[in-house]
Amino acid sequence: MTTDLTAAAETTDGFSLVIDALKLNGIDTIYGLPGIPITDLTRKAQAAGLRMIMFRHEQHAGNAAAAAGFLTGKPGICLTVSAPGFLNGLTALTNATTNCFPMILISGSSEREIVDLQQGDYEEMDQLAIAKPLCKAAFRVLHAQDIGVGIARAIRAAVSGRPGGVYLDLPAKLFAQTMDAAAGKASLIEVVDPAPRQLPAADAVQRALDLLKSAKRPLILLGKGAAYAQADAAIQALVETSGIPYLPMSMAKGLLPDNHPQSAAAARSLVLAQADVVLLVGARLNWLLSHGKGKTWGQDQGAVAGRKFIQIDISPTEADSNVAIAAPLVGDIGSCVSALVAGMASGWAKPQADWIGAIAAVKDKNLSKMAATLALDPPVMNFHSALRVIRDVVKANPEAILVNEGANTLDFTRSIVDMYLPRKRLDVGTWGIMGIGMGFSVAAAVTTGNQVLAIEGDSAFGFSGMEVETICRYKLPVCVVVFNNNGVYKGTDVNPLGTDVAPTVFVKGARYDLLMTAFGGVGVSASTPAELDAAIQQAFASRQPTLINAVIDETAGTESGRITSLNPQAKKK
Ligand code: ADP
Ligand code: TPW
Repeated sequence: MTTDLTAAAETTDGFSLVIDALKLNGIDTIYGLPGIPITDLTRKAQAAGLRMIMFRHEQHAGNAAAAAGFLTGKPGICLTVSAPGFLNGLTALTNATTNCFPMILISGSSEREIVDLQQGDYEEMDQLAIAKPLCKAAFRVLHAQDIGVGIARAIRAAVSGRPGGVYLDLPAKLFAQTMDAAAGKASLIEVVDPAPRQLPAADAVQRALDLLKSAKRPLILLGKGAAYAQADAAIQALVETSGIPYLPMSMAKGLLPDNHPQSAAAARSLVLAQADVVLLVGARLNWLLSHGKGKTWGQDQGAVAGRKFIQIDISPTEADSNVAIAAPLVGDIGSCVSALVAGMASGWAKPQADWIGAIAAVKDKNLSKMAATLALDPPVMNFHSALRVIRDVVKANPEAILVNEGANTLDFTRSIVDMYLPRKRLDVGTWGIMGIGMGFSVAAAVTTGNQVLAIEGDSAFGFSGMEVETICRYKLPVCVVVFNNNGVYKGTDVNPLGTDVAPTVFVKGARYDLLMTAFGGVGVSASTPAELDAAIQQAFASRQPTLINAVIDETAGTESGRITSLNPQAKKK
């Protein structure tokens, strides 16, 4: 055999450039669903060593990418086909943006020439135009030599400043485009410092410290931005050096252990109503905090007219979005919090005993009330007796990641189950969206390797239930517990006409556990706390995909859980 010395220079193509650009930037996993025009991309990416986690519906792949972004600080990647696949992924992209989670939705798309003339291509849609208003940034790459720039821009947009969702449109033709391999390699960009630290200005730090020093009843509010920032030691130093009581928002639970003596979670109503200076750390004053005003904040008690807020946030436009922020501190949480702690070294007095004492008294009262409720063993298992089991399991397995959705299932789990380590709780977030359950569970297991425990309302589970096949396929250590009360909120509504069942009611006595056994996982039906405990212990010991159908009292549960106040109909009842 002779060697052809005149052979053409080596070439590369769009497929390889996309894969190489992602790998160059430390991306090791893609969540998605194959089909035209990205099937070959999924195969080639897998062959190139990327972990390909393929779902049964794009929304769950998108949710997985978002959760991966939150847990790792790197953008989670979701890959979908055009139009319908893209639209299925879009809810997750928008939800990620709302929650400030970094992710990139990469969708294949039809040919520009045909889309722009609306000539009816296969899955034709102007995806870029649709995505643009629904995410942080959106880009399209038309030429192979621009793939490096496109992916670099998407990564920077997703993780710099306030993190969020980015859309990257890759038309079908791009993948087959070829170019000289060396030129292709040179066109790729390894993004340097994608989420640069942003130091707060010295005068802004001083303003915040002065205000905090003047407080008689100070409070620190930790949000999921604080969890995302991975500044755990600095946050612990802030809380413990200052001696200020703190309140964790749902996904900030565990940033400090929930049984920390300074946690004011069990005295939430008291501290929100009475604090005179509130330091927000990566938390927005949105509906979850009653917009910083009204009864929750004690405005009916008149005692807090002079309340002042300090807000640490990376977004310079967040301050004043609901109420006046007296001391905005713009920068990354690690830098801002460290600057405050450093400022405390030159003289700091911990909060006065009467404030700490008042909180401790309310905490003690509420905690013993809850302990008494949790100790009850009603004849039919209910939220409380089931959650007593979950609380103890999480205490014994603090590394486990808890995924949580539903209405009552969400609210009770959040208040009853203590978390002990940062970023171990994932839930419905800013929108209160149902359907994150299985996608978040898959990402939690894939990115950490830890055991996952998903506590799901039966309605909530239904949104992503088919992904138990994905969990079985990848043999992930996910234990799903469905709190089965036969319906949305509860299972006892009656249609007065006696025709169809009421809108909130499901098939009674459904066996969700059989869904898991259909795919080779373990399914257990549990109707007592002891059965529930045994099934979870078994799941944790074996790390097998497991679904426990936890049969609970169908009369348990209130409409809309704890947000009945937002539901005018239920309020009237
Ligand atoms: P929660 O729902 O827990 O109250 P939010 O999602 O409302 O939390 O708020 C998170 C906030 O954290 C957002 O305003 C976001 O801009 C901010 N944030 C996210 N990451 C960082 C960071 N690294 N540094 C500073 N602020 C951040
Ligand atoms: C995408 C509205 C909020 S909570 C909920 C729905 C349908 C389910 C509550 O029932 P579940 O829990 O899960 O059985 P529980 O513990 O009360 O019995 N569609 C979307 N998001 C939301 N939030 C809804 C609908 C909703």
